[in-house]
Amino acid sequence: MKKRLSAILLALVLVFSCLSAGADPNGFADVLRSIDYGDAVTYVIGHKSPDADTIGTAMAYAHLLRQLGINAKAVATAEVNQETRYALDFYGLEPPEVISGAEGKQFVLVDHSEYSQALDGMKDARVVGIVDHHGIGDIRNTERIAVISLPVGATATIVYQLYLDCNVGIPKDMARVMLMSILSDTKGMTSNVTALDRRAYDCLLSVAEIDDIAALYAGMKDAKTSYEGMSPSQIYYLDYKEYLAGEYTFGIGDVYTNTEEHLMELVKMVEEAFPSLYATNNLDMLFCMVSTDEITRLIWYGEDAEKAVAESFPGYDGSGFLTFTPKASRKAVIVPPLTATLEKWTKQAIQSNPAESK
Ligand SMILES: [Mn+2]
Repeated sequence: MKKRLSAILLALVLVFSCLSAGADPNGFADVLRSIDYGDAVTYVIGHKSPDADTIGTAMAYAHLLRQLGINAKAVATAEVNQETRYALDFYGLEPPEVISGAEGKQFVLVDHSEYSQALDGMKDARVVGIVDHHGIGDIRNTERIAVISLPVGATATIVYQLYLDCNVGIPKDMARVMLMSILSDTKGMTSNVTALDRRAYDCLLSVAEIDDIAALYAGMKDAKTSYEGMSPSQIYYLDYKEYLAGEYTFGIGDVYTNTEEHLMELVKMVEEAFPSLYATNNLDMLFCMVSTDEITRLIWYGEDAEKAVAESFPGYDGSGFLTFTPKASRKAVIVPPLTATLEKWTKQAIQSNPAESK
């Protein structure tokens, strides 16, 4: 009985701390408002090949900025993927409008901070804010803007924190899209989860009024792994990111499935598609992660790709693939060592022959 009472009390405290809003005691909202947004619409946008975190974060952060009196609108670089579509349909929400050509427009970037992942034309756009949970990319800006980056499981966790810092109440729909984002990026709260993600998740869940969160996530996962009618190229680019490291460019697809048997089928399919993917892609190396909940298999294509893998992952045995157990995170496990290796190669090339590096 006592236990039950304290559970109810805890739930009440959670709901209260999620919904209470009003003044700006921390001054955080004032700082965000102090940026000169001009009269233009500020588009809040995530990365190319949009995933659930990118979409949910754009929606939730645009809503927060509007509550602060800023003329913000969530948009997307492309149509949402099946996982995101499933969750938005479940909630009865519309996905953000897709726009093209960033030139001359004004943006807050979420879930990315590099030109290679941004909407085309971003070098000729005005960026007035960044909220991200990856490494610092190459977006340049000499204006004083709000750049908020934390190594947490989902960008939505940071946006949740910003609602608290700005003392803006979280409506049910926005709690729901942020939950969608966190569930997706943390693979159902199993990967990259920090205490901050856990707190955001618990708090958002108390506001979101979702009867069966496990069923929602199961539906998202099924939608994500249903590749029916899709070409190998569509599957590869579904969750795909490009990187620049020193003078090298590379791309990584992140393909996910339920069973180890299907994993092997997908590995074979991507391996067969690699030559044509590579031919149409102006990059030095292509990588693909194929994962189940338990393991990740990393495969690659392009001259120097294997050499880069061997140098980046010392356990590599020359077999033509790498296996990670438990499953690997692209941003935490794969990208940092590869980037370090390719930056080192670039430096060595410049030192040994300054006149004609790659
Ligand atoms: Mn993310």
